[in-house]
Amino acid sequence: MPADPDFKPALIVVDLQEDFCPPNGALAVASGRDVIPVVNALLRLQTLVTRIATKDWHPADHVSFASNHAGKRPFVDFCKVVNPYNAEESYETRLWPAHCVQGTSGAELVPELEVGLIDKVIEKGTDPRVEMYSAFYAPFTSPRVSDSGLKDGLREEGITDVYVVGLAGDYCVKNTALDAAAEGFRTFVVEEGTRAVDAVGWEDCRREIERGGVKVVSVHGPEVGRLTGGSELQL
Ligand code: VGL
Ligand code: ZN
Repeated sequence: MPADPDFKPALIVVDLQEDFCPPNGALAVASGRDVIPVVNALLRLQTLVTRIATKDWHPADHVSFASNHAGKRPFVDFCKVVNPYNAEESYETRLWPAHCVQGTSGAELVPELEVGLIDKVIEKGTDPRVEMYSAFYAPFTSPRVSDSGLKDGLREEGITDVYVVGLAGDYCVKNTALDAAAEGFRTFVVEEGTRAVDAVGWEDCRREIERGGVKVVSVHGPEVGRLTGGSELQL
């Protein structure tokens, strides 16, 4: 079958790391490990042009750790993050337990992941001064901060469609997918391939993702069917 020039899909596997998974993760997402078979099944699909994994990869003094702010509690407190190159641009961000510290076991990709299928690993959140949920860049615009090069890489490969899976659905998956859509890629979040930190908020989050031009799809739907050639995904 000749390749369809209008369909050059990429898969982005977001932050499938020990710290986001039970039983030992510092910021474990409930049932986070359950997505691994779905992710591996997607990684095996031959229609994919490129397979990218991201790692949350923080220095120990990262701004998002509650422990780096006197008197602040993880999950409930927020802090102000300022664009290091423009004091006028800032926003409030949620604080977390220390997680995915560079070089620690918690920052490793989960061993069940078929890493041999991954073409490229992107490390993000490396600047201690800024939070970066998206695999593309931090949420500052004037100027842009911490561009990972992902957008340019996808463009150079002629990617048309971006499928996003991994953890967490309401943070890094959401922001990666929203940026992919904003960059002009047809973008899908595969729902069985993600789990949210705030599971009860997922329906609202899903609607917010869709308002940003991303389609949240099932492994049984036609969008994943386009990757498999119409058959069911082989788990
Ligand atoms: C994430 C919270 C903090 C994520 C990363 O990968 O979704 N969430 N850092
Ligand atoms: Zn993080």
